[in-house]
Amino acid sequence: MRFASLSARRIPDPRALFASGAALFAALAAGPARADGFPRPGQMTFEEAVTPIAHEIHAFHDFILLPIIVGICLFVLALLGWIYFRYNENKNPVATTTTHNSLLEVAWTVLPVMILVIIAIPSFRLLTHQLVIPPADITVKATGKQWFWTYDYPKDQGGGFSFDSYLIPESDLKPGDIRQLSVDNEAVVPVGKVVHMLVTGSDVIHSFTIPSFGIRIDAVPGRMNETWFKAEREGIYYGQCSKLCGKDHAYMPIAIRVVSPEQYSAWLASAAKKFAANNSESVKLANNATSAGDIGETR
Ligand SMILES: [Cu+2]
Repeated sequence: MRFASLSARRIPDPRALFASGAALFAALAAGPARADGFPRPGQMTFEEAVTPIAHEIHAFHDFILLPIIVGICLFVLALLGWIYFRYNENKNPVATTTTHNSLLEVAWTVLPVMILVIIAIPSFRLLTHQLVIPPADITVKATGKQWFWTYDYPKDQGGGFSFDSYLIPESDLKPGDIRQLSVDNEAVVPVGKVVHMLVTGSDVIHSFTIPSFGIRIDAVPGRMNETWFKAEREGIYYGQCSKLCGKDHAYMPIAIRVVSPEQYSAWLASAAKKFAANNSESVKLANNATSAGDIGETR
């Protein structure tokens, strides 16, 4: 009897199953909300794209997934079905002894090569767009540390300060904050401007990643990596360190607040005062500085 009652309890209630299925369907139909960049519970597919690179990544993904992967899967499935129904033992009792067919062999070599070339063209184009940084409007340096991020704003662009950005612990979250993603000091950038991100690490390798911007770049100690983004919409966009970097790897989120150019200027002025104690003379960057040698470590 005891076993019977235990197993009875494991049978899911069909009404609960239907309700959760309906909730999932509603969430999928609604899609990601047009708010800031962070993952929603039950979300499928990517976070919303808000930079030209992120749009291009999504388009490249859709191009590979729909015509190419789905097409190949359906083609192989059709071949399997054809063989299964046409050449089974009942319908084709005497198997052919054919072993070579030059036309077929050339075709199944050349066609996959052509498919790879078709994939390579947009792939290399996307890589070029990611790696060739357009003329930058502002430069921001992010330094990965165990386990937080430090942002530097160069003096010749109205900055000349740096600050640390820490996760807000769960016990201190306020309404509107996002668990595991909200930070005490967000990095702020203007909307519609090309932001040149310099990324480095100060202890171990971290990785600076913001899905909505389509950027991910390693933060390597002793090396200055660079990437760029141009946010198309205001909001707060979140990411997480994406390199296993130690015990608090999961607790060093990245939060970028995208604001209007006027708000950005106001923030620069207030942040310069607020973080004056962190003021560092070594943070001097030319607008389009690409040489790691120009940028001193700030601590
Ligand atoms: Cu990390």
